[in-house]
Amino acid sequence: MAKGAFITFEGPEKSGKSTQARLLSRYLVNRGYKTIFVREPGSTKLGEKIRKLLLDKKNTEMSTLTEMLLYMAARAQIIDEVIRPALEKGYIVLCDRFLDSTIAYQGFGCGLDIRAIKDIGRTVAGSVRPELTLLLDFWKSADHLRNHKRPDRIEMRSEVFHRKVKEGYFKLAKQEPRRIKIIKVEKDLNETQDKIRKAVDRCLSKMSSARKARVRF
Ligand code: Z5A
Repeated sequence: MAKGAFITFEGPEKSGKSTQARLLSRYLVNRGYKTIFVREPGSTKLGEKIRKLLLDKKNTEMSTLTEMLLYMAARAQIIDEVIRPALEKGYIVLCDRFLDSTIAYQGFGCGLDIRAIKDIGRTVAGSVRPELTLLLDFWKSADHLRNHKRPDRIEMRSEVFHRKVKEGYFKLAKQEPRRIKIIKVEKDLNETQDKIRKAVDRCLSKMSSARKARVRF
C-alpha cells in the first residue's frame, strides 16, 4: 500500500497550475514533507518524447483515439517510473494533470467514450489514484489561447471544444466532490495559494488520522 500522498492539479491551459504547484511544493518541503512535482504528459524521457508528438501542431492527421492512447502511454510510463515508486517511499507527489484531463479533453471535448477512457485509465493507473485534485477555475477564451506566442495542437482548438472541456471538468467535480476541490483563481496568486494550502492541509490531516486509526486497529 502506498504511504505517500498523490495530489493532482487540473484545469484549463494557462490557469496557473504549475505556478501554484511549485509554490505548494515549497510550502510542503518547508514543513518537512518529501515532495516531488511532475507534469503530464512528460517528466520521463519517453513521456517528454510523447509530449512533443501530442503538442506538435504539424501532426494534423493524429486521430482522437491515437491522441487518447498517447496520453495514456505517457501516463503508464510516469506511473511506473516515477509516481508509484515515490508514493511507496512516502513522498507527496504533486502532478500537473492526470486522468481527469483525458476524461475532460478527449472524453467531453473530443467525444470519445468516457466509460472506455475510465476503463483504460484503471488499467494504466491501477491503485494509483489522487487523494486530492485541485481544479483551478480560471477560463480564457479560445481566441486568447490561440493568440499567445506559440499555441500548441490542443490550444488551436475551437471555443466549442474548450467550453465542452470546461463543462466536463465541472461534471467530474460534481460526481466526486470529496476528491475534486474547485479552487477559484484570484488575481493575487498568494490568495489562490492560501486556498490550495488549506485544502491540502485538510487532506493530509484526514489521511494521517485514517492511518493512525488503522494502526490502532
Ligand atoms: N491534455 C489532454 O488533452 N489530455 C490529457 O490527458 C492531458 C493533457 C494530460 C498539455 O499542455 C496539453 O495537453 C493541455 C491539455 C492536454 N492542453 N493544452 N494546450 P501543457 O502542459 O503545455 O499546458 P497546460 O497544462 O494546459 O498549461 P500550462 O501552459 O502548463 O499552464 P499552467 O501550468 O496552467 O499555468 P502556469 O504556467 O503556472 O501560468 C501561466 C502563466 O500565467 C505564467 O506566465 C504565469 O506566470 C502566469 N500566472 C500564473 N498565475 C497567475 C496569476 N494569478 N495572475 C497572473 N498571472 C499568473
